[in-house]
Amino acid sequence: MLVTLVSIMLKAQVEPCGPVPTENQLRWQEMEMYAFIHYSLNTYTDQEWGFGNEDPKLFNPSSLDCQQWARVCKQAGMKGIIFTAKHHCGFCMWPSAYTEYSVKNSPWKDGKGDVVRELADACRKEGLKFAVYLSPWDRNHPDYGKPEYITYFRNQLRELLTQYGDIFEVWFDGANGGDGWYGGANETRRIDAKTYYEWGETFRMIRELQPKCVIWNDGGDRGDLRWVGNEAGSVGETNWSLLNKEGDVSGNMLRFGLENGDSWVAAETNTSIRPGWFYHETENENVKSLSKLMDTYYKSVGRNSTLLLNFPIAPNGRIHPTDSLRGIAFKKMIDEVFQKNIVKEVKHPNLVNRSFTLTFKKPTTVNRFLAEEDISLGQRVKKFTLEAFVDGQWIPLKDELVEGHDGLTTIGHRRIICFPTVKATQLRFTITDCKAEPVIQKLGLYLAPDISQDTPNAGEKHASDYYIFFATDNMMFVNLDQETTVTAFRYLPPQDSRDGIITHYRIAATTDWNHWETLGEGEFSNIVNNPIWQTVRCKPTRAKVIRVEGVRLAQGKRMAYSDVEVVK
Ligand code: FUL
Repeated sequence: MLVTLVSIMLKAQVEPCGPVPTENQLRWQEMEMYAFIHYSLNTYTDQEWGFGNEDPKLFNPSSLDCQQWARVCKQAGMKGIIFTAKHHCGFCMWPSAYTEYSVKNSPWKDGKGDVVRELADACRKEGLKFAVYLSPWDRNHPDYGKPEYITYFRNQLRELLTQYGDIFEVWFDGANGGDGWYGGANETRRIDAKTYYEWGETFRMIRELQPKCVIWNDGGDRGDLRWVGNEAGSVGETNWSLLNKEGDVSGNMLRFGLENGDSWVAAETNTSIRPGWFYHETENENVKSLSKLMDTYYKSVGRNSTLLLNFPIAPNGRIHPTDSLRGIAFKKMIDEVFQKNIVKEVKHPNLVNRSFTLTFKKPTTVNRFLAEEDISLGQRVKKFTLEAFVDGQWIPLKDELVEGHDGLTTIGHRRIICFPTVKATQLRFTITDCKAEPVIQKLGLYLAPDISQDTPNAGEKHASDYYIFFATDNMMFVNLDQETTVTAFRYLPPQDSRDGIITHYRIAATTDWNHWETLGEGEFSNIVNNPIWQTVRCKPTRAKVIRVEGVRLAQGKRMAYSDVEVVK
């Protein structure tokens, strides 16, 4: 009580430093982890992006159970759920009054169902917050690309913001324009993401209808929070919760924020518990391992970001048991480290010369350090050091998840440093550079169990040894040792650059270099943001050589690959 009183009095004397979060942003940041749920017609067509012409009749889950989703998410430590009310294919998971392309024309519950309603209710029952993903890009709508579509989009948003109770976040997604069905036009439509959506007006509507909601946005007007620039589950180790209100945002700004930005726009790290966002049976063996999920936690929540972790829904309408068990194990492990294995925690430490020493009675084994700033007064710390007193001397520690430097930069809402296990009698934390006098609200030391032996993502194959050669920049041949029957072709795009990533492909096979059988043709959707293995399944086909054409590339002139696999 006394401590709280003193800290409140001290706080009253401290001037905020630079931009500070709004109440909405603070409340949102404190959620720390919340779930994404991807579920739409894609679940039934085994796609990541629907084209917009998929039949609503495909939506007929046998045992859709939003209570199960909410229960699993809650047990996985998620504080809320953001649901794909409408993904790029345009299919609405609620019976919108403005389109026929929705659950109302599906056989599920004879067209009387509303997944958004069921989930909103289930969340409330479990004490979770609820939010919606409404894709601005709509590959079904005939007006997409024209001003009329913006009215349609806002009408839909109004339905979602007025009929389902409190919404904590609206998620708009950055994928915009391209080819689609568009009411049968079947063409490519380009839009200017900065101007087309007239975000200003839409934001005003959101603020009016849901004053406590935060806004995710990518192109155009600045939202309340930012994407981190990748879907792999990590933000920069240096992470400022600031950006400039105006101007373009580069990949580095998404990743690291902007030290001297003029607006508070904190980071949200979004990633899926599986390689894809939607459910694919072929990924059942690739659910992220516990060690991968912990790594993601340290690289998101532990780096001053929130974590938005996706659980895809399986065709039966439920979260797959592997995903739910892994999610629950993840939460257990976080609790084990940060609740059970507390070695020492200090609230509102009194720093002397910007330094604080945590002292133990006897040599103590530790490997995790945590620090939190009181971000309501702004983000202040630029750099710090950590030293452990071992056998009579101070040894410097570094963040083992960062390569190339010690990784001891910026704190913000929460910074967790993973360092190799040491047995020490003291640990010294010293702030070496800051924007203004630091206001640290918590320091902690913990011991995490070793889970490095945990099964890594099983099933992801790497390093193939086929003989591959290029005929042109956009055509390569994969020579199989022997003639064989092929059932699928898999492509892993380059991992470190967009150059040469195939977005549209054509794949054929031959046994005699003469007659070619098409194995597949189409789009590797979302491959740029999420450069995971892509699988093109085909009817069993005899092949000696496979021809891969990069019909369209994300960037650059010559198609490229990290790996390929021929599935027999
Ligand atoms: C991306 C989308 O294109 C994906 O399909 C997915 O919804 C992901 C969360 O955002 O940009």
